[in-house]
Amino acid sequence: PYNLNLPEQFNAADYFIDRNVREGRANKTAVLCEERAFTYGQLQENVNRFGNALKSLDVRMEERVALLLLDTEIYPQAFFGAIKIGAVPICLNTMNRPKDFEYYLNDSRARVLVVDASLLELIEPIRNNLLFVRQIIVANGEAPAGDLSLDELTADQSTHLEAASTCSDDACFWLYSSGSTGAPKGTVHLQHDMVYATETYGKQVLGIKEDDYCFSAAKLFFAYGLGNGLYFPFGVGATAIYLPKRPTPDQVYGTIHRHRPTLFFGVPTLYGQMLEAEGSMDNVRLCVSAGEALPGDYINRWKDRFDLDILDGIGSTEMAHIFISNLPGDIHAGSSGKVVPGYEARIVSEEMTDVAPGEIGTLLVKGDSAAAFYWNKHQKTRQTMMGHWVNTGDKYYQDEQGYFYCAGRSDDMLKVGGIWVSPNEVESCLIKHPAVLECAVIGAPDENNLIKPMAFVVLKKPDQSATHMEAELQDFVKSSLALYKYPRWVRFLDELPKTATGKIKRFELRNMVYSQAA
Ligand code: 3UK
Repeated sequence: PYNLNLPEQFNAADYFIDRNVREGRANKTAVLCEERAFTYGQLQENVNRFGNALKSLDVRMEERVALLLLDTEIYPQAFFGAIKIGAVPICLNTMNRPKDFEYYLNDSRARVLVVDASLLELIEPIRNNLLFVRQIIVANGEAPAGDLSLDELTADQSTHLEAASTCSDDACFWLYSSGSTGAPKGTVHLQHDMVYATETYGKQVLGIKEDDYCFSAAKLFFAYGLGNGLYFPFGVGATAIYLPKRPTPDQVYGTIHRHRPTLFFGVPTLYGQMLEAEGSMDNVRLCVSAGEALPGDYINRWKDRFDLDILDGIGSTEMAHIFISNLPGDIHAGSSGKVVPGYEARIVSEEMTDVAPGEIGTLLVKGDSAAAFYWNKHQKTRQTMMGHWVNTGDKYYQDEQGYFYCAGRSDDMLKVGGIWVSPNEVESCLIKHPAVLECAVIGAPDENNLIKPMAFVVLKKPDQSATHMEAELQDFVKSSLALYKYPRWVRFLDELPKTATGKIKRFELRNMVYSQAA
């Protein structure tokens, strides 16, 4: 076990922002975003302005403040501004659809929503359905009548603000995590969690130091990006580099060339795309991959091309960040690596006993960055947070040397480009199409062996043209769910394989795909 020795009264904004100024880094660059640069001194002033602005709107301790923001300097300002007054920021995935936001905002009862002007169109269709949001603050652009502009709101606020007297076990921030069934779960992290992840993975695995420049292509609204681009760099007084745009290989290589990061964070899909594109890694000393397993082939090709390692590691929203990882100088391609110092892991059978090396079981993990609970989801909390141990829902095995290997999920959830997709949700969408009688969605490997959703569909009228229907069904899903969820392939069957009790035999569908691939 790892003792942080934090004082009982502890505020994460004081630790990650004010401490940098106290320790003499007021003039050091905290954030680089496009052509703009902000020092820790400026960041602190902006955090304080934002915290005071929330107070002027009567936001109080423990109340939620939802953030629907691109990766810009506004992100740390709003995130730590809320935390500093004891309010609780919620980082929302900007790729979701209006009805997803209606759920997040009503479930969390956020009082204030801070939204980038370019994302306001995601909120307009559901604005009248919001039960608890009392004020919308618009960043990086003009606010419609009734909303407030962040610039105008913060302009006159004081640059001084004392941190609220939160304690180290107070709620600090939330992230929404989706499961195979049921609504997404508000995952409640505590004030000390970011410190724990920084002290363990950040310092011991990445060896992050004050002179590092961190660039995360994975966005700040993911637990992964939040550590990479926000609390790891601020935890050691380093510099964060933000890219507000979509992380295409060109944008990513361009940002690397312009701002010269030393640490780079991506997901497997992006590494695959970057390997196909031109560009260089300039000043990068170490690359990290997470979100889904990294194909070993990418590690070797990356090493050949850039003479750089990619560290694959598994993390989760519930654990805040990575808890099993490869280490610099000790990389096992195809493995998730070993337990990060400060965490413990077990692989257990259905009877909850430890399995022998080589045997597959469920991965449990323990460590003090674990979320406290899921908001208003008591049963799901109990299933996942088992005392000290958190059930990842992942199937893993360990070899004789202690390296961990992933072997699928215990539910049907898919990781697509590092982001959760519930086959259930895609099926529920497809079934609404008038031509669809029945359907099943599974994960299938693409040409790079990365998983993407594949749909099996039984049509009401089987004679409909398959090529036309494939495109139509794909467009149908794209029009109602977040884009990354659509089935990349649609296969038409006369009937779905079912058990005697009428359950779809997903493993048979999987076998069909894998035997064809082989
Ligand atoms: C899967 C991996 C194999 C695994 C995350 C780094 O992905 C993150 O959080 P999520 O809550 O998903 C967690 C689940 O994703 N997974 C993640 N990384 C790997 N599987 N190899 C990997 N390297 O199923 C896990 O349970 O979206 C990643 C840091 C913080 C994070 N939240």
